[in-house]
Amino acid sequence: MAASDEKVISGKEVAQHNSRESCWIIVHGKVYDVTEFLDDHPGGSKIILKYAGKDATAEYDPIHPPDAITTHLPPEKHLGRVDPGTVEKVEVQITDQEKERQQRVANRPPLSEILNLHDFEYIARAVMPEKAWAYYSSAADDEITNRENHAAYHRIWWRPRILRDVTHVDFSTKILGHHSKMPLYITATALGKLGHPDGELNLTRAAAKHGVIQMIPTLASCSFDELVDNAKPGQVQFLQLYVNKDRSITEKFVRHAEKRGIQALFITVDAPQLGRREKDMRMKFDAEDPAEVTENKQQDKVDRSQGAARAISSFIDPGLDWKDIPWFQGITKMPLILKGVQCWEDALQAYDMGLAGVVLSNHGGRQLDFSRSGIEVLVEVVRELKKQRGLTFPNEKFQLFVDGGVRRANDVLKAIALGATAVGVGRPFLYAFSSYGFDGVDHALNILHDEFEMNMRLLGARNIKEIVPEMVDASSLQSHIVAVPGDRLYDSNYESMQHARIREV
Ligand code: 173
Repeated sequence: MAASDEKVISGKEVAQHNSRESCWIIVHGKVYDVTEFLDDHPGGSKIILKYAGKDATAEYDPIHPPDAITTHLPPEKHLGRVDPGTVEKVEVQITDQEKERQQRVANRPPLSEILNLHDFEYIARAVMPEKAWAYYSSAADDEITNRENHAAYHRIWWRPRILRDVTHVDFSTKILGHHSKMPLYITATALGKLGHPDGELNLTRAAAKHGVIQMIPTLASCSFDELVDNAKPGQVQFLQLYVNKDRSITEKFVRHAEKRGIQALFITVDAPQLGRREKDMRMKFDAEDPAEVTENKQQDKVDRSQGAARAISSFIDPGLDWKDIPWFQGITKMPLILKGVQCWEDALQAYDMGLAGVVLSNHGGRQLDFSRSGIEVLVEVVRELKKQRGLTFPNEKFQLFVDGGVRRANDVLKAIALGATAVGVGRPFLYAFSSYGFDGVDHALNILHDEFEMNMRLLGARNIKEIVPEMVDASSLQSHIVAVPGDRLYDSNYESMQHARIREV
């Protein structure tokens, strides 16, 4: 229906449909009858009922792709356009806690005081809405893998070379044949608008400015086309894919992505079910009246007590299997990479099936706790693929990627030395735009750029090819030692380094 033919409905009329018996909501100026959909809403009925008869756009936006409502509701439930002047504003009660948060936002340190990626995380924790922070930062079970991802880099030490002319250092590389100014890419992370109104667009723009590649997530808050439309001419983008139980939806999406110029497809294989992210789950209980939670549980078909991520992930197919790989090869010419490989046996199988590479990843520690870090898995994959198929790495035909726990260019270079083509960085960029928008991501990439330059010089490497396995001592990487008791007296004398500071209120 053309916009001008659409029925115009007054806000007053919408407001009358404010109950479980008749529930209309407004999203982006359109009126929808969601009465029959209430119990099927993956996020539960209660959140919709909170906005019954009202404008739900602000709540809807961060956690739904823009077309979610139009694709899920049958056309007869699209009632028309709301007459904008007549909509009653939803009263937002600002709590004291929220006022304090807003004050902290106002008191953020200038970017010039943000010296490393840890600083962004520190500021994000202080300035993000609690729920958004819980969703981004949470990881599976006891978050052991989440912390191990970073700690694993501490078990690798450098063997730098000296007296090489390092006046000029070049850390650009090729990722799946595409130029990248640094040996890293912005990996896929869901729900960008929880952190900033521009969501993943912040990443698209910063990637363009810095000549690095963005992997677009299936569950972006911005629509796929918006992220492609906003890329600069010639800007390379990859796509991360969650495979739908309804393969025709996946097929359509993949074909569309290829037509739009996406250069590689990263199929996520480590999430047949989402991990328990208890920080995210606990938010729900903290935020709501326990009595209502119980009542809600009985009414909903979907148990929303599982947190934001699980609520929206029910479409992902746990039946995905090696048998499906030829099907993917039949529907697209894009290079296919498996994201979430965790042992050499699966990497070898991916190679044997003609895939273009694998991401050695445990999903930022958000899936199986006690999964090993990607950097640790890298060592065994390189060893076995050499032994069993005679491959050497980095390898143009079959590329290895690693993600998880990276906070410094120093970490990235360790993975490069051990045979990775490039490394994925996720949360640090989310924290960068959640605290400073585009400028944050821009600054984060500048920091990494400076760190690469310095580390390359100090390593005696003039280009990425000169970052070789002989430059690292990774002999302890695979030993999962339990830490010895700390030297408390010595430690207590040591003054901790400080983060950039929130200004006093
Ligand atoms: O890690 C995640 O949170 C994630 O990948 C996801 C999956 C499904 C829905 C939302 C997020």
